[in-house]
Amino acid sequence: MSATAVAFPNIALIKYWGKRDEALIIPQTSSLSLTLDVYPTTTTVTLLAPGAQHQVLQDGEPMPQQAAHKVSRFLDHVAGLAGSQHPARVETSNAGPTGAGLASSASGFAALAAAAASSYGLELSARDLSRLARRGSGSASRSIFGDFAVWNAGSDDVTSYAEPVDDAHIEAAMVLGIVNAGAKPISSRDAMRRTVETSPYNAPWVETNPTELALMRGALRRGDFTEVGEITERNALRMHAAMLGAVPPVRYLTAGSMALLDAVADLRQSGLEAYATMDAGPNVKTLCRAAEAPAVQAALGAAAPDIEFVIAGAGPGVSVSNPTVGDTGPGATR
Ligand code: 2P0
Repeated sequence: MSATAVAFPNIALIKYWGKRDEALIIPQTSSLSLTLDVYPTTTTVTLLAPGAQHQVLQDGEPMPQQAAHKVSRFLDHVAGLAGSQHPARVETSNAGPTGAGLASSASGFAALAAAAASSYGLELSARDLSRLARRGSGSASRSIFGDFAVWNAGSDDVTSYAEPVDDAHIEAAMVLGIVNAGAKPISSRDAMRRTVETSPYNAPWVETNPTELALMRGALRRGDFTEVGEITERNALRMHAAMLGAVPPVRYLTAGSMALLDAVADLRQSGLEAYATMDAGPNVKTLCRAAEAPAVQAALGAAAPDIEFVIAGAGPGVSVSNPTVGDTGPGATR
């Protein structure tokens, strides 16, 4: 009746930006990510007596109303799947910043999906857990899995799920540059809807993505770090180009982000291979070889002394500990 799950954020190398179906969270295009080993979300779900309301706590305090509403709707969905009348109490905490474009909703809904499924007694395959997490937040479908994961866009609730990329041959890390840890000015959900509805660059973004994903998968298979990096950086820039074309424009990147893009280009010039990617926020994540992450961190720190840089390696999939059923973690679905 109670279960605790831990899930890690993921950063997409091929981005998800835009939905085909808003209610089911079916994306326009497939995406591919690296799950990190920093900033986990820990979530406990405990069933309550029928008749009560869901309770949603973050760090021991009631979660802000809009976010709590999203969590309650998700719990209703899980309770419906289980045929249960029980409401639930959710207690969650993020080790990293929330809503800052550092994938807190990916780790958040991955942990919530796993903890809720377990406490409501649903026995789901990793694929079905990914589908469930997707209903909370699209990117959460990928945080069910460790290392590299691909979210197949699919065309409906059954065919849209993430799965591990089990033929990748690179040891990658991300150096996270925390330009601003504050919450973003516009949610990614609203921003991607605006992009789909108003940006003339949405169609080319959608058209070119399958080829980019195929190139990325080939480069990962061959262990071609240079090509992985080049595709990663241009895919992020193309996503931001699509949103810059929206009306009104969506601009998450700031002068601080641009300065880091310059610094990353300088690193490459000096022979240290590093590539930037940016999500729904100003923070710049620098992809590099795992063995070179300390050197990249030092070089970026020298170029931008006011910014904090955190090294993240490849992390595990979601894990659940459930006092009534027994442990399945850590990284059981890796
Ligand atoms: C990604 N992002 O692929 C992209 C790149 C941000 C930029 O997935 O509406 O929180 O809950 O499905 O998953 C952020 O969007 O959006 C995201 P919803 P989500 O990681």
